[in-house]
Amino acid sequence: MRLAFITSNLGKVQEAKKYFEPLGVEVYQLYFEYPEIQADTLEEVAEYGVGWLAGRIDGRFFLDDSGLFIEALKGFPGVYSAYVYRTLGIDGILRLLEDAGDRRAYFKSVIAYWDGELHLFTGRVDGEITTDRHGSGGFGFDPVFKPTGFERTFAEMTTEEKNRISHRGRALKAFSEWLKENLK
Ligand code: ITT
Repeated sequence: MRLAFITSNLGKVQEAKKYFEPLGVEVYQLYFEYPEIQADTLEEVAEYGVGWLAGRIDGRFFLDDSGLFIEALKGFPGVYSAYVYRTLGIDGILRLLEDAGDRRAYFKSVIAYWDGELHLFTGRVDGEITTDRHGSGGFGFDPVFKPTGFERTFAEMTTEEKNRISHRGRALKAFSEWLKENLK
């Protein structure tokens, strides 16, 4: 089985490919820019994106909308994570947290799959924002996100390790289990 992943983010593609490889599902990137609306939740952003793409792409596909939610910043950057990553960047986030005693944060990922109907799968991972960058793997905010119970950031993990515990790994697991049940 082949699955089109609509995204501009190669880091996401690599994680989804690695996840699905052993299951015999081939994920391929389909680059198709879609509007990301300003909304309060990742689910709304994903749902709108799928609705827009469904009229323009033949066949089934999925996308992933994700974000980093920092407690001390009341959930910021959240749905604005992509914009904040491009503008403030990791250094900007570290500066905002310079005096923060509470560095707790979580990543959330919403996978939206379209097969004529919309199916949403979510995953979350809790952790904290480190005071410095560590590691060169992964992408985005990975060098400053340390999941709870681990002494390494996501950027210090292999893709397989990250997938086992990450927000996206968990959403991909829910997605793959649903596919197994529903594609019999
Ligand atoms: P799309 O084309 O798939 O939308 P994007 O990079 O714009 O790619 P999002 O809109 O979902 O993705 O924005 C999420 C942002 O949050 C993204 O820019 C990353 O910087 C960050 N992010 C998401 N997942 C991450 C992860 O697993 N590790 C580190 N940063 C992540």
